[in-house]
Amino acid sequence: MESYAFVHFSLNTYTDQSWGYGGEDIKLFNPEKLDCRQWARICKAAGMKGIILTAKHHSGFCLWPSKYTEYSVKNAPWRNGKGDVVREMADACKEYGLSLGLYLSPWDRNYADYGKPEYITYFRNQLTELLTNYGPIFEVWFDGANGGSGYYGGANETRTIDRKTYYDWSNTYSLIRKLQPNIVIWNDGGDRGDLRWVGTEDGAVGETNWSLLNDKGDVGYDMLHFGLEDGNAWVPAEVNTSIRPEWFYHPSEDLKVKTVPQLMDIYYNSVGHNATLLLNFPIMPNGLIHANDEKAALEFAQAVKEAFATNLAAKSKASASNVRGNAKMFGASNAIDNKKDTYWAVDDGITKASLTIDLGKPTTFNRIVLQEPIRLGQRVKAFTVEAWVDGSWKTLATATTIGYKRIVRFPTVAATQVRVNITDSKSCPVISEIGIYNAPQILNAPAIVRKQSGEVAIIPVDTESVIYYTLDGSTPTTASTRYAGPLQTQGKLEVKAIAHDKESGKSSPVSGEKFDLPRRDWKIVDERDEKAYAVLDGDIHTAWHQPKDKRLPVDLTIDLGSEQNLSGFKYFPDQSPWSPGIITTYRFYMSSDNKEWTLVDSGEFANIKNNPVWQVKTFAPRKARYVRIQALSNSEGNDTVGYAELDVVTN
Ligand code: FUL
Ligand code: CA
Repeated sequence: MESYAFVHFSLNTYTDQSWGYGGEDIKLFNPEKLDCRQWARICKAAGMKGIILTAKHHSGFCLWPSKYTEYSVKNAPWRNGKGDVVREMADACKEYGLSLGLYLSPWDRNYADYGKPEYITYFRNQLTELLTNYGPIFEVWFDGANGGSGYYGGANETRTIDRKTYYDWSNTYSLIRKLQPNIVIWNDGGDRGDLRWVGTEDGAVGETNWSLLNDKGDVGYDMLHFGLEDGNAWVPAEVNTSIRPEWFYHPSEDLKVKTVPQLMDIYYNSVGHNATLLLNFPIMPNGLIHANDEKAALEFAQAVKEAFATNLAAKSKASASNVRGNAKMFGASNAIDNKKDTYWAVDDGITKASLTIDLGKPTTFNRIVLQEPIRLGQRVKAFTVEAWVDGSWKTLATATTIGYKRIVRFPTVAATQVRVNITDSKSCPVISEIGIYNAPQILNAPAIVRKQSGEVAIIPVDTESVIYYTLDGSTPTTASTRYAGPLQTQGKLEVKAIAHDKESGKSSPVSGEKFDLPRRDWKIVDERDEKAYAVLDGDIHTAWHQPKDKRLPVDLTIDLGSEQNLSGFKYFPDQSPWSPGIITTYRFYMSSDNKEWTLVDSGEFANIKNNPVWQVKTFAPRKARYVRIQALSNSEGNDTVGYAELDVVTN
């Protein structure tokens, strides 16, 4: 299917949360403009083949009128309790020729019996409703997240379960296969499913990507990300990521929708790395996809189309170092005939072979697409791509696995011949298609950062482009102010910028940053380590960790220099893969004299481990000069606490 959509929508859409706690008021659910046909239209136009809807997320709120709970749309004001989002989604998918998939969270923070065997019966009853009443379902998605705490029918406590045994997956799988024989099961929590998570939510699977895992045994991060060369089960990778930083809709992310160049990178790192792409759209409280997300998705689809519009190998001639049994049916030309089920094959015992494509005339290109006929398994372990330039073979790329589809990018080159050398293979290699393309260059949006001093720098992603910017919220064009170096800024500020390439006349997408209070006079209190100022330096790539001897809970106190009216705070966790010290639960205090402190907010940074993006917490406005964040727990269950950035929010 290559690419399909995720849709995240629930009661927590109305409370600006990433994870609902389970006790949120059903009365909030009233998407007055809900239109699943809009979602389907956008996904279809974006070239996607299906949609997976969060029928029930961790909060336990059901988007369909389940017989087995009161915590569902049937008690919401929306359509006077007669609505059924799953039904409307199923109908819209049918109308637009899309397949329907469903996300049903095993963790349920609303259900009173969660943690007891009774819940498993409830869970299966819900699955049965979903897999019986809405036609064919192509995929079911069982999220592995289990944060423990929840409302649980009013108990408001922490309940931990054993992920391996509690859900009794094997019997649930039998039920699923009986109800939907063609379904694929995604499961990150328990028994191995039919396809696998890639170990991250940031939109990339390993460059080496085997569609194999072992049937039994533990699956580590490496295995998820790269697959297992000698695995005994076919478990292809699915790259799930959101078109915005977070999965659910948050107004603070309206300017953070991924840009076309970012989405193209995701495409190359998923579809181009032998995986499927599951791209998420958050739904707004009114029931629609935001215009910014729609625009990005459609432009992304257009960019993919343009990149692969003309296969330059289509009219070429192909020859190979070896052809199986010298037979025509396995010849090199099968790799350039645009048919996935014909292929070039070599003799048994041969694991190194090359195929040369003669383009007939000097041709400019920068992409090569390779495919293995995966009905015969995944075989290629390593290959190189060469081009005949100025009388000799020049190496363009060295790569590893291919699988269903592998796209290799390299700088634009002009050549008459291209050679693919398979340098290692698990068995005699078989290649069904090779395509050569010249993708248009796409300019990346510049990065915008504000240092603690108030200095704003706009950083282009490449060196040749020129930058234009605005400070009044308007969209920058080549008629806007040209950036000539860092700007000294003072108060609240919105900066928008584009990069522009004179030669092609093309501009990058717009990047935008909203900065709140100036931080020049801020001081970190009671901390002698100067490096702590990495927390305030405006650079998300620099981080600071609390001294190793500190035990949780630990505090970080900031003096804002003068009294301010605050309505929230923001935390950006350290992004390093080792011991990042990501805070998962916190308390936030404010004080006017650094002596008497008031607890203003406390809670969790939901899903922060898998998706370490900006965490924004808001509360009723209140005045103070000092703020304190207290880390109560971290994602690794130890005492490491790190921060890449801390900031405040004012109204
Ligand atoms: C995660 C969840 O916790 C997120 O909220 C989201 O649903 C994502 C797809 O999976 O593990
Ligand atoms: Ca073919």
